[in-house]
Amino acid sequence: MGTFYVTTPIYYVNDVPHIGHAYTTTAADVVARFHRQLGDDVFFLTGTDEHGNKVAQAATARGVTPGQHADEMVGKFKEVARKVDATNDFFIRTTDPEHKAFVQRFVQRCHDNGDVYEGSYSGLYCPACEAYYTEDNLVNGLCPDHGIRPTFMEEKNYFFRLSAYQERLAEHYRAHPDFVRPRHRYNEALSFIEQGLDDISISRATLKWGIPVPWDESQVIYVWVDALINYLSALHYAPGEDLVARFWPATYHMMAQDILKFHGIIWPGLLLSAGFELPEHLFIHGYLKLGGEKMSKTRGNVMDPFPLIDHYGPDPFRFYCFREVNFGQDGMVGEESFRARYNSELANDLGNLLSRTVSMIGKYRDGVVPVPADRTAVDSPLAAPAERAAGIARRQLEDMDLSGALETIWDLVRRLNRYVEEQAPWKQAKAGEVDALDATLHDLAEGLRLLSVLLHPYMPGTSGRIRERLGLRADPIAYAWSEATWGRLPLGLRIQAGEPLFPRIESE
Ligand code: ME8
Repeated sequence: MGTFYVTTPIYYVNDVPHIGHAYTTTAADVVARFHRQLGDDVFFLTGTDEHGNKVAQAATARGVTPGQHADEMVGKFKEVARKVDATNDFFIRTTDPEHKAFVQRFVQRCHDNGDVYEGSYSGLYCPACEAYYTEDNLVNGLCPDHGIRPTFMEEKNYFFRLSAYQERLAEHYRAHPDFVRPRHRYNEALSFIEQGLDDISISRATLKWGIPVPWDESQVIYVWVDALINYLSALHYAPGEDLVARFWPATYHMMAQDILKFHGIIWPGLLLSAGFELPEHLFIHGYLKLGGEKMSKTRGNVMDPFPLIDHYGPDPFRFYCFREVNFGQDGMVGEESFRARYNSELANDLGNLLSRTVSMIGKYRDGVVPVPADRTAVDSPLAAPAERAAGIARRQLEDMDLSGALETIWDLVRRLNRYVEEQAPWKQAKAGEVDALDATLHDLAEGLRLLSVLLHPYMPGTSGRIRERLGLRADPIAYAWSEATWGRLPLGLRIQAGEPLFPRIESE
């Protein structure tokens, strides 16, 4: 048992949330739930990034103030967390007064340590990234992320001596080969550092929508500096006692590759300057793509997962995310493949397994889960595969292989379905093989109980419904990962009637 602090990026409120936001939040939730099952002390943070040019522009376009705009949009982002059934412990807004005060103290520390100086900045600026580019970084003269033409800008700014941290950052990377995962993202970030780091501008003179620089209130702090500090500020003022000592350094910051440089270089540079430990790991997952291109709010090519969630509940979406796209890689998503997976894997594989098991226990044993008389439960042919699956899935989840662990779990679902075919309980019943039938039905119920533990991080609602149908309790202790051990099925369980877990989607 240890502590585990996982974060999502804080999302921009310039536009409505989309599937990419739901994806990272879901991934972080899977990991948070799993670590709670291990008995770890978990803190899971998500929230919104509300300052900066992008948000100010979005507000202007709507004819409202940036503050009004943010207040209206934040509800939609909170709703994403609720809709995907995320168990975040806190939701941070960068407009929270406590965050603002902490950011000011943080940058003041960097300033007092001699890492901030005044200079003038000019360059090609992409308003969508809120970042300056050099000609070399552009693709055909356009922003590589947003496909828009950056404009030339010049202003007097405060600069952070990132260059002074180049060696220490490189050393940290070399000493911590797991600092950024997966490995190719680590290589990318380290090689960027090794190419040489320029100092970065950390304030804006022309923008009003931001946190004032504490020693010069005519400027606001660059939105990325403001935003990154959320991971620390939240620990100070999330309800309850100050959590910094308990949870810092963060175990995992999760995100996609678009913001790797900010998290892998600027954030550790700022932390070193202000005298904080660096996060243990960054996990960079891939992009969900629709029609072959990266989805982004600026491009407007977004797939809306929320009607799917409203219709089918959060679990099919959560399941689909890690089944369809190998976690850590880019992958295509779409409603058609969602429906195909739903029918073949959720309705057929898992849904049928439960409904067959429950209906046979109803039919052959009056609704009471039998206890095999002629052998101890441990002798079941399913015991070894089930415990093996639990062990492998645990290692995969600890290693952030969210798709690998789900595949391992699904192997067990398929194994249980094969067991039904092999044992053919209907034949056992017909032939009057009382002990054999008891063993079969008991094993299926026990297999499903064990699955309810393994599936909990991915499909918490489904996992609860499986337990309900089997007459099992559904409290946190029952979901402890240590319960994924064969032979713990309580005696005398009475199954409950219920609707199918996943009614098939009929083609339109
Ligand atoms: O960058 N596939 O906010 P943002 C997968 N405010 N994940 C995606 C995705 C996609 N197509 N699109 C977005 C910001 N994401 C800053 C972050 S943190 C201190 C500040 C997810 O609203 C992914 O996690 O643009 C990506 O890194 C993040 O949303 C960007 O969210």
